[in-house]
Amino acid sequence: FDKIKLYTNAFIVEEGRILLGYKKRGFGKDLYNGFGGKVEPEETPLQAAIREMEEEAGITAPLRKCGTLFFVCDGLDHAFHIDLYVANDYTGNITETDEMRPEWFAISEDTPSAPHPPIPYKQMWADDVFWMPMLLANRPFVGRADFAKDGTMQKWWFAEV
Ligand code: 6U4
Ligand code: NA
Ligand code: NA
Repeated sequence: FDKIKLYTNAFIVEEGRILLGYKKRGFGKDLYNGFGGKVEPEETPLQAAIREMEEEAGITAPLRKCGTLFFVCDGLDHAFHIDLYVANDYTGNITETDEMRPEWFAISEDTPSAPHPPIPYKQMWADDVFWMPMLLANRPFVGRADFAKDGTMQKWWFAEV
């Protein structure tokens, strides 16, 4: 059964800032996102989230699950089930990889002396602006978004649980 492909997407949130990665290649190229990818057959989603964070950002983080999303894309024969994770600290040195360039963003635009730019929603998947506030508020959430072939989001539904 491979009609629903299981992915992870993970974020570091600390001291008023969030770590995103600029995707340099592959699916979602040129967009900022969390760190993540496919869950391999022999691992749990949490193990996959930790592994992908290590592979794409070079750090190890005590991730906890914070949400679940479903994406349906017109023209694809499968749907995406994405488990979302967050951690408030990490160990290791944040490292750019072939796939991702990690960058910090300020969580609140009205933090006067924030050294980081605000979260770049215009350079992110269209759904992110709807659930990111729940992630940042530590409120578990679920949601679904349907995308057209050109990548525009046609229908969506997100809710706290
Ligand atoms: P490889 O080729 O092995 O690096 P893999 O790491 O398995 O690929 P990748 O990097 O393509 O997968 O993962 C896609 C990432 O994009 C996952 O973190 C899930 C995330 N994603 C997919 N659709 C999304 C969407 N609409 N909104 C969002 N994240 C999405 O915020
Ligand atoms: Na990946
Ligand atoms: Na992968």
